[in-house]
Amino acid sequence: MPPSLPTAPPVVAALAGGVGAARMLQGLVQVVPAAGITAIVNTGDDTVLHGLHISPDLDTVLYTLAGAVNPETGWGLAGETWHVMEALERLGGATWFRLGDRDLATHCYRTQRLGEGAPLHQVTAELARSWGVGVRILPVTDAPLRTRLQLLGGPEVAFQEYFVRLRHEVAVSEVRFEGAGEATPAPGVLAALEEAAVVVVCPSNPVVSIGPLLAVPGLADCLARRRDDVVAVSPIVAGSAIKGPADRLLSELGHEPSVVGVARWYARWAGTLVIDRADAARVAEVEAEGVRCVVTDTVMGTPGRSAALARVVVDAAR
Ligand code: FO1
Repeated sequence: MPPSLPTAPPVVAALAGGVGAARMLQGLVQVVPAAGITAIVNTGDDTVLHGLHISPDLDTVLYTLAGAVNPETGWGLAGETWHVMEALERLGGATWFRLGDRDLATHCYRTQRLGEGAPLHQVTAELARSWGVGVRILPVTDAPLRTRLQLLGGPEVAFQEYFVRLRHEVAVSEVRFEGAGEATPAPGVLAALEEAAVVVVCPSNPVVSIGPLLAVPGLADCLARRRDDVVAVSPIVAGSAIKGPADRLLSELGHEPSVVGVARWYARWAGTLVIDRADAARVAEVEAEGVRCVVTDTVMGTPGRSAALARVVVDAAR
């Protein structure tokens, strides 16, 4: 038999939120050349504090791929110091959203460049280059996009108010994505989704991380056209979120907080759902939603586990 020809590495586009997505991307770069990966990142969590434009999910992806993320929190920089927060505390300033001294440089740079008129995708590329990150990191849109949550029997709040200030310990009755209707995908987003051999939906919160991406006009339809090549990883394992409030948000909004609920939520545009071995008994129910189901270990406790999951995800689409 003649030796088989090497196949070209697949080009991957990944829909990404924060920590779970960053770990998935950390796995993908171990199995696919970084230059073949585009991360399309949620900006619905973005906020302005102390006059600075903060893009938490973009930074979490960036710092993780740069090998610089704080391993304990999964966000912010490793080995941070907190002198600015301490000084701000003495002044009685807002310190509920913790910004480390070195992390602040990122927000200063981003704010300055946006003020000069540079679009967010360009500023993000500049930051990625400065950190030597080879993955193309794209904000889903350059336009303002803000996730807002209506609290049950209370006011509507911005995402970081809900997530950090209120520690997501409050019930939510509705979620909306302010600015989504008028937003257009950032340059390169639709082309990346159209050209990728595999579109990976990272194990991010379906409601507040993947939700804002799909709310940008054109994204969901583009995914639906690529449905057979879209592989999603469930962020729900055995009925609970690996991190954060995804399970509670799903159930508060009337959806089943399980792999079946995720399959139902994603079925229109995802052909395959990767679920954890803990949910192996639910394969038939997932497939009854019209979604092919692959079972593996999905909890990414180490870079090695991330790589193993990435291998399964990339192969699932082939
Ligand atoms: N998460 C927290 O729980 N507390 C914080 O004080 C906090 C600060 C912070 C600063 C910069 C940054 O990039 C992320 C930060 N996060 C913090 C994480 C962030 O709220 C979430 O990871 C995402 O928005 C959800 O994906």
